[in-house]
Amino acid sequence: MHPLTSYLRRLIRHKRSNLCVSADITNADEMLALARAVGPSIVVFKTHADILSGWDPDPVHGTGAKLAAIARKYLFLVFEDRKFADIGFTVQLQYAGGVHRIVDWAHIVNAHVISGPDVVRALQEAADSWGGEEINEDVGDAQESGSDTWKLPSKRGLLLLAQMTSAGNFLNEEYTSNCVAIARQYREFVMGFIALKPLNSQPEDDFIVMTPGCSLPPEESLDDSEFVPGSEDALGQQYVTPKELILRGCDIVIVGRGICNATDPSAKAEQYRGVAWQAYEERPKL
Ligand code: 5FU
Repeated sequence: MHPLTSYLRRLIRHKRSNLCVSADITNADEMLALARAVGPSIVVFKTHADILSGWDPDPVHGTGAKLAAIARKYLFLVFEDRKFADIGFTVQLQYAGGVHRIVDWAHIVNAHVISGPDVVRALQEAADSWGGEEINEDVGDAQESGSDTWKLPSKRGLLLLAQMTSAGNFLNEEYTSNCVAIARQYREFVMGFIALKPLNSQPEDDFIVMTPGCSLPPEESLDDSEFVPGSEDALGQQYVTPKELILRGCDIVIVGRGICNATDPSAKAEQYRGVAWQAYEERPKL
């Protein structure tokens, strides 16, 4: 099993959480504040670094290093939802270079395999050549829970986009099963999928599934910021409830606007955590 997968499965049990908050906000300092606010309730924090203004690229004191420190303090993994999709040569540069130097601070990234399996090999090469240590000095958030028990594996992980939540997407069944075949070829690097259901079908498969597109039913939702399950937003994003996703067998539910736009994101994250965890406890164990 990928070391980050076993780490994540332990975290899920320890924090009683199947929740990933997606930081769909547009300012770097607000993103860090959100990470601190929801940190106790989540196991994964998902970012879109390219939507953030005010990104500080300093490798030691900048935004990425601060986020990694917050992740260590509250015990969660950082997932940059970069959706790499180019030729191998280019994705290596996008992963390790540029302003964001994603490999330095994101434990997990994701990729489309539309350009073929070499995108995975290229990202794996870039991850393997990364130094393996996060730069974590003096960035403000102490290593409160940093006992050896929770020492982070120094490996990076990848999720393949096997299915999507947007209406009319082209990721059909054949494409999804090709993703699974590629994931099996690169088990040491691929942790699992963005998908709508679990995709494990061979005894040795232990792929994680993370699923976006969920919102609380109106009777449980206390905010106007949420979309009604069964409906779409104005741009084709489709929603179901977190309970339904967990009962389908998904490992982690991803929530963006439902939490980011709530009047109290930390209380809202806790509400989502509770609902998803309850469904997880109800679901028959494999
Ligand atoms: F791969 C995917 C996908 O199929 N659907 C998604 O919604 C990724 N996402 C991301 O999850 C999307 O880019 C947002 O960052 C987030 C969902 O946000 P929402 O506000 O909960 O709809």
